[in-house]
Amino acid sequence: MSRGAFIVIEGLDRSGKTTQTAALYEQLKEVGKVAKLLKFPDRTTAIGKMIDAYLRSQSDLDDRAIHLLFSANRWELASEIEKDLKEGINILCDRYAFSGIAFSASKGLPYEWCRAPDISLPSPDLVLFLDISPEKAKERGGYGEERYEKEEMQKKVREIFKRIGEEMNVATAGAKWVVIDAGRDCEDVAKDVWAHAEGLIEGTSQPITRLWD
Ligand code: Z5A
Repeated sequence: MSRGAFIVIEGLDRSGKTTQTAALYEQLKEVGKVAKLLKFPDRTTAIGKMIDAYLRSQSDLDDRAIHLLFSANRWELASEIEKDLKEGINILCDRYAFSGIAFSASKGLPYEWCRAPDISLPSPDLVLFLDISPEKAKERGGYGEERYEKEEMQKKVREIFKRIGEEMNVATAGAKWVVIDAGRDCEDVAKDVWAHAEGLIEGTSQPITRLWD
């Protein structure tokens, strides 16, 4: 039985995750594939609204408390993701558990502690990591409006993402984490995204696995 593919686009702020996830969604539609777009944090849920207020600095929370809320925000949708995949729907997701670890560990929380609440979430079949230097990201529109959009923080986040990617590919047969140079034109980045995603969109017969289980 074939199921949908679960593709996550991760990256630094302003690396073009939203742009590329939307472009991939349109390309899938053009070739007649069913897909659903997700974005974390999902700011529409009750938990998402608390996260939104925190990111806009309208509320303050303990670092551990906000970390657990980000994770709970993913668990809210976990069973729906699994159901959709089983029904043959491809899931395209803008940020996932990897952002959770990278941002909270950058604030000084222990790496393993940060990973723990997301263990057993549905695992993506592919993570496309959009890599961009913090200096280049800063030149793009809107940078600097939210809580974590500071160059020093982004440098730490980039290092931790690197560690996560290396560990994912050691633990998984076949590269699951692919780094894409996101400092180029949108069209060039989109071509790379498509080249990696294309092989998965016919569906896969692999069972759904769980993150870090
Ligand atoms: N966070 C966390 O701490 N823990 C968690 O578990 C999760 C998240 C899930 C909000 O995330 C914050 O939450 C985020 C991590 C933290 N930290 N911060 N800050 P978000 O995803 O809601 O917000 P964001 O990271 O700031 O993403 P974004 O604003 O959506 O950026 P993006 O999706 O990477 O980029 P974009 O919107 O596609 O493009 C940004 C601009 O660049 C826009 O003007 C585009 O037209 C332009 N752009 C895009 N691509 C290009 C290229 N190739 N060339 C030139 N210009 C481009």
